[in-house]
Amino acid sequence: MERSGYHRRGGAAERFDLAHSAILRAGAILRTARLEAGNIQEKTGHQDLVTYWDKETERSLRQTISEAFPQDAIVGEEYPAALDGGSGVSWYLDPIDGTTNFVSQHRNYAVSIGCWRGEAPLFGLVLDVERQALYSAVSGEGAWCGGKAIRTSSRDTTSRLLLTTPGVLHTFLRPSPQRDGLIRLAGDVRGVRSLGSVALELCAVAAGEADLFIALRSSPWDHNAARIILAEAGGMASRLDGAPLPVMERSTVLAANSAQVHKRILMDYCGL
Ligand code: 2AM
Ligand code: CA
Repeated sequence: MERSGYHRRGGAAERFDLAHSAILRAGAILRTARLEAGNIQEKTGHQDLVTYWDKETERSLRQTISEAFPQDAIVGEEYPAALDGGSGVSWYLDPIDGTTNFVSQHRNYAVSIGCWRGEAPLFGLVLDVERQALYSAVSGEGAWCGGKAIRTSSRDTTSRLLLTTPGVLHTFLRPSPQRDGLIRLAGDVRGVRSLGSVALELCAVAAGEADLFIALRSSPWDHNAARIILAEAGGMASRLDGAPLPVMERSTVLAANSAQVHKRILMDYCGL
């Protein structure tokens, strides 16, 4: 009986189960990972790192997914995309989100797995590896951290909001159409924090530990899992210019604890 339910949902439940065990396995390996200097390389520059463990974790996740679902597309940070073989389902993988934290702190990094059918979200999983906190959401079924349902905060007044942003330099200092407004926002909110992981910061908003999130550059593998968790927890996300957050392209991101706060921040600080 349950199996037929699985099939009616087009295999989403099987994919969720596969992703759930794969992410826990990846986390267990990363917790024991030790870095040697030769394992760390610069990608586009000294602020953009990749390690042996980013590549090995993504390789292993890709293998697990493509063996079980060979017709699915796989978009990950470290390897060229595997194209859709006809299923219409795409996976977005970030093997380590927060690689700089992984290298310098060995904490505050995540494995992120998002699964979409075209533009429709199926589920998202984000594992805070060292806290062993697994954030998850299946579309329409709420958001969870471990065994507990999570919700965004109900804070509304701007002076009570906590803003988190992974790239302080890009958000407040690099030229952008919204820069003056964002600097004003930084002065109006209760505080600004930076953890250095898009996925974990979006999950912090989902869990009510922060209220706003801003990124001037975020890639599909950075946010496509966590944005499902945020939406299921009651939050709202878009591009900084108010346009819908794309699924397939790099984008700016404004996320908030509610649609109401999201709209107000767009109008008062982002020039909408
Ligand atoms: P990463 O750790 O997977 O590289 C902090 O810099 C956050 O921004 C992290 O989530 C990081 O992801 C992401 N990030 C780093 N460089 C980026 C880039 N060039 N474009 C988009 N996101 C980036
Ligand atoms: Ca990464």
